[in-house]
Amino acid sequence: MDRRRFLLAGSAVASLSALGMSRTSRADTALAPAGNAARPRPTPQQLHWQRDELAMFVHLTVNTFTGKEWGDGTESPDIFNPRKLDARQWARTAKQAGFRSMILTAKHHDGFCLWPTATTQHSVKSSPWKNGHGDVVREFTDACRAEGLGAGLYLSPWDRNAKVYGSGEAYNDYYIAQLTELLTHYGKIVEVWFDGANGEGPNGRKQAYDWPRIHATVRKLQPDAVMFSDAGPDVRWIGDEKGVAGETCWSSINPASAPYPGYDRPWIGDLLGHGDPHGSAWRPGESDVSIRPGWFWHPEENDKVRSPDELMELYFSSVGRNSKLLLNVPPNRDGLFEDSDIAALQGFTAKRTGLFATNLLQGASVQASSSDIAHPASSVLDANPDAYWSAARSARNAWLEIELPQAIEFDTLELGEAIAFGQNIANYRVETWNDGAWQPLTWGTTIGHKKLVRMDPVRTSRLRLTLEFGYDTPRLASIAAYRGPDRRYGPGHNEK
Ligand code: FUL
Repeated sequence: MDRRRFLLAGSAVASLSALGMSRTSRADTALAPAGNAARPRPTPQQLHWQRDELAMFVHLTVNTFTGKEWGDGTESPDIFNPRKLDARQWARTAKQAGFRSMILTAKHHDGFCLWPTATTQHSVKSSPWKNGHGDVVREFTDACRAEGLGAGLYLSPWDRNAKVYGSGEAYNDYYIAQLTELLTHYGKIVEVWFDGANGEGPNGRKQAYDWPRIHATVRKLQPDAVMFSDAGPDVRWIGDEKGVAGETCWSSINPASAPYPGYDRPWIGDLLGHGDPHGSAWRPGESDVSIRPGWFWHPEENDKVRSPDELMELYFSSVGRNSKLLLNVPPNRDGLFEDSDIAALQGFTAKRTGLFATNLLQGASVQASSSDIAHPASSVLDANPDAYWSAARSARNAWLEIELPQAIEFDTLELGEAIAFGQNIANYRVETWNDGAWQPLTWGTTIGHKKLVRMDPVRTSRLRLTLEFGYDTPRLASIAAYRGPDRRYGPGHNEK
């Protein structure tokens, strides 16, 4: 679905940008070393969010029973009856597949609420499911906690059922009341997902959402939750629903380039996909995509579930490009994930853990260009993302050389920047020592939290990584090399 068909009144633009920036500057103050405050850095919440790498989206509503992707708000609650709903099954599946959090559509555009809200009768309360005594949000948040996963919620601002939608303040009050219920009755919420869709309500009118008030409500009630939307304020949309981040992908962005959720310009997808090295706000990109063609479960899509190899492609094009993968897995009419989806996730996990099992560079000796910061170069082989090597403070380029006791064969290279200090590296080059000379292996632009590059298998015992340009001190957290099975994933460079 193209969310960009629905635009928001531009009135909130200025205050929104201000909101986004103030959170970023709070992070700057907290983490910036002297003389380096100009470039944005993540808050601890944003850092944690990105290091999780994998989140699972769960789309469930009346659409699951009607076969639609967007309900029109006239659906009867009578049709909602996921008889065998088992949120523990969802959470177990996510946990076993290495996902760290889940985000549930507490309310989609059709306005049907998956919790027994006091704001409307259009909810599970009026459904036959558990004779109107059920609460999907409760079962979901309990299941997340039982499996050690973060719980996140999607509350669609666009509501095609609420009579007050399009009325201005009355709908904003209604929406804030729903948000307040969700953020006060269900414990810690790690992510609040705001869709930018802004179509017409049952009365034919459009609503001007009060984003500053919405954001302030989340900050007040769940200060550690990150807020997603096209415009942040904490994490941004990656600009497509295909799970593909820009090959060059900055976590920073100019807040004016996507000033409010649903902002529609022909170039917005590119801007969101790439970010901006000069942007003043730290707002990393989230890549949302479904394991099936639709966001909701449809029986005719049961044989269109992405394969483990396709899921690996998504991992390379999102997490491997400094983004986070938010993969949707929709429960069926019983309220359960289908076996086919679970099998695909298990295959994905087996492939991921197989490929990334052993960093073949472990045990190598690491030399690096001179530095006035006392972090050993060997820190880049340490799996701990907080262990990093830094070039000299004033340096804008650097090199690291890795020498192994014997030749290794690899086909996947992983690089990681010490992003707690911001994202600085603009391009890098990797060479191998062969026949008495350095031979070009691969070249790329941004690194960020993680850069994954696939290539034809390479044999060598010496590697050199040159960080050709950084907007500020280059700091590297990881270098790893892996040898996978024969299949190649992702659009890796292999320019010789
Ligand atoms: C879009 C919505 O319109 C879709 O239905 C879905 O929820 C997707 C994640 O966001 O904008």
